[in-house]
Amino acid sequence: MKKQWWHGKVAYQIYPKSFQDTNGDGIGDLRGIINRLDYLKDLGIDIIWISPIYQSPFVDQGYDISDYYKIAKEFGTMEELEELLSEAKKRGIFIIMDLVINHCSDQHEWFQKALANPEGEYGKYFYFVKGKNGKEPNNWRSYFGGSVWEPVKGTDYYYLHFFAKEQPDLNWTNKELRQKLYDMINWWLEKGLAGFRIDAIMNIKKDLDFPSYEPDSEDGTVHVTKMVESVEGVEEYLKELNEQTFKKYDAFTVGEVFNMKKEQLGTFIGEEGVFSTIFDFSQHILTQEEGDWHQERQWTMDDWKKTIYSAQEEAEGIGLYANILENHDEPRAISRFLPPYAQNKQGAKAIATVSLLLKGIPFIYQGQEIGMTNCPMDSIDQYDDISTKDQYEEALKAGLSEEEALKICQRFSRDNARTPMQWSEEEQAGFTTGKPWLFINPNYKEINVKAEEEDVDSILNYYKKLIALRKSKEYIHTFTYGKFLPVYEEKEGIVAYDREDEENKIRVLVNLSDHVSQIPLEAPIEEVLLSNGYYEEQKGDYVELKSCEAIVLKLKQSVQ
Ligand code: TEU
Ligand code: CA
Repeated sequence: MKKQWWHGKVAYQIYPKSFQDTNGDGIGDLRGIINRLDYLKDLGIDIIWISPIYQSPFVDQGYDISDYYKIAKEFGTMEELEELLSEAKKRGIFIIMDLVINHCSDQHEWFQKALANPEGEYGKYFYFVKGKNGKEPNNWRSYFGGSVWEPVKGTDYYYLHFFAKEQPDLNWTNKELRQKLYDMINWWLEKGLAGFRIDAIMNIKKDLDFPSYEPDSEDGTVHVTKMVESVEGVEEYLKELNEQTFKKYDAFTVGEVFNMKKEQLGTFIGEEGVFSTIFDFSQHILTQEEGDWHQERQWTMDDWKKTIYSAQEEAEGIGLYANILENHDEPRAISRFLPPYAQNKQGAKAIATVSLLLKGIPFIYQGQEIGMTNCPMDSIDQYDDISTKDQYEEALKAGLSEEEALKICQRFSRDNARTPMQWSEEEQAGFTTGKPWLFINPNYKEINVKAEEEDVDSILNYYKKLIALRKSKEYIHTFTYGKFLPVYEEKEGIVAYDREDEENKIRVLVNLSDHVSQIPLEAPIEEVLLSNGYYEEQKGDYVELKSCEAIVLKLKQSVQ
């Protein structure tokens, strides 16, 4: 594998609205991020991805951008962003921003002009299509529910939006529009950004025949991902995007890629790939049907582990995945992936061990490192997220009772991950001195940064050790480039793998079953590198792991 500057790094996602407020308006801000850089440095973070901070009406929490060149006033100023970049640089931290270029906000100047004259120059920046017999052009259903088509008053046109109606899709067939986006991206890279996380990018390619498909819902609509999966050729746009922007700056890019055909992986993350890496969402897809929260998926711990193994094997010899347990769209990992007996401190450390030592670039989502959990609310009105409200309605339409629909939201709501960061046991969890924009998880008195910094056994201190191990001089090469080899695949509840290169053979052993397990070793232990238990040296030819125990061993390499 050709070496790249971002290999071997550990990344952290900040959801700025919920990270740290400094002016008491209840909304996290850039100053808050600057103030917490030392915290992140101490954790061992090299790259920070900040969810959108551009000017926005916040219909979809900043994923609806009304000016790509401005910082949202809620978050601060351009000067503060520049200060953040230079303070990060002093600490050897790279900053990447979110790049939302499948759509913009309906308040963006381009769209305002387009609406005023759909047949004019700016109309071509979007998709304005005439209806059929007074109805929408086709039966596609948007990610946030309802048709992807919104009628334009006083005309027979509809405009296309894959997400909310306030997020009109940009027309990538238009060269002029593409050029404007490239100029904007390069302007940011010139400022000193290290790269981008690229939002919803598979959606930029549309089937311009706009065909209706076989409905997958009783209302006659079909989820728009049906089109995304059917249409060919998105990589042509992505290649041009890369050539015109990222490549020139040797930027680090991570694509939010769903619905990719497996055989395309090389095109995405290979040596000449269009992105540095893409997220591995396979665990999330296993446990939740996209766009249909109420359709329960049955899965076991062993399905989960096999999903991780296959993703690792897919990428071998091609490139590196970005490995995540959580992000701002997904429930908290402890609540989501762990069975009830493992939803505790030990379990949190155990899945962290599984995730952070995989081959790839680990991404930690804010709060994951202290073991934040889901935050169920008792009424749908308490939720803020647009997708949660839609999924609630969808569930009711599918015949679920209000109580059942609420239960689904409590499990899967995106707000589970968006509650404010829990910094301390002080009022409002040390997040704000004002009224927080979203409810704070009442468990902040126990789960918070300050308490965990003071407790040597905390989840936070374990994350520090894990990251330090991964990046240590002795093992960074093995964890970055070493092979991933699953072991004890058939042993129920045991998630285990080797990371191996010429120098080292490291075995990661995690017991996610509810009982003690004895695991035979074919080579003697040279060193115990990390353990979340009270591991007493066992000189025999096996290790014994209690439920939720994790251990990382260096095994003696056999001399041939
Ligand atoms: O998400 C893209 C995406 O595919 C979503 O449908 C995701 O599956 C959804 O959040 C599940 O409810 C990205 C962003 O991460 C998300 O926050 C934005 O809302 C979305 O794009 C639109 O920009
Ligand atoms: Ca603020």
